[in-house]
Amino acid sequence: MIEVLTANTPNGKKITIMLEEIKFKYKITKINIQKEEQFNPKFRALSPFSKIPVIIDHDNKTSLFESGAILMYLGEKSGKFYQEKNKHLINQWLMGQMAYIGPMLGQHHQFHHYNSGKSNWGEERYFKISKSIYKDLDERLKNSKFLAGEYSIADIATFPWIARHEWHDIGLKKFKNLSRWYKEISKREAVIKGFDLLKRDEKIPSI
Ligand SMILES: N[C@@H](CCC(=O)N[C@@H](CS)C(=O)NCC(=O)O)C(=O)O
Repeated sequence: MIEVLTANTPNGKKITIMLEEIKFKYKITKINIQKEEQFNPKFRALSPFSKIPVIIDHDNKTSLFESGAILMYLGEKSGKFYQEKNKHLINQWLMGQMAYIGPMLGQHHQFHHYNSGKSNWGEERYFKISKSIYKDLDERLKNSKFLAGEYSIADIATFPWIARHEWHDIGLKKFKNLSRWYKEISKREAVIKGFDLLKRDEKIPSI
């Protein structure tokens, strides 16, 4: 059984979506990051940067932090959405999400959604980068059904970030291929269930 120590954020949702996709038994342990529970020594012993998500695999007493590493682990353990023959291509898009898409859209959330008007420089900078991320993904998805060909952990990692599109104010529907990808993933039963991490009937934002 997999225990997920998590919060209801894009990085948290990646893991519950994956667990629903691979149909593993799991339980959620909520970490209230607003109440700074991520800094509790017991949690920090599992997550040295004090970040969610973390998993504990109770079958073999393994724990892991970093959502990308967790997705790779679950992909290997289940044999799903991380196809051996396609691994390098998947890794490329997964790393792009981890190192670029997530951190940059995360800054856009901070400067534009939560703190608009506090720093014009910051707001403009991350708005511009976020728009170019939409454009780059749209271009990729013009030639490929999913980011790494077949549906994979790279899409699972990227989807919850694009699902914050209403915060981004970029206009997802202007990006035809990215919209097609978003709509297709939004319809997956496992994605609908895993996105609703707190099981409060949270709906995936439509376009
Ligand atoms: N690269 C990490 C990022 C994790 C991360 O930034 N988690 C945020 C929530 S989405 C967090 O735990 N924030 C609490 C804090 O920064 O104090 C991953 O993908 O797992």
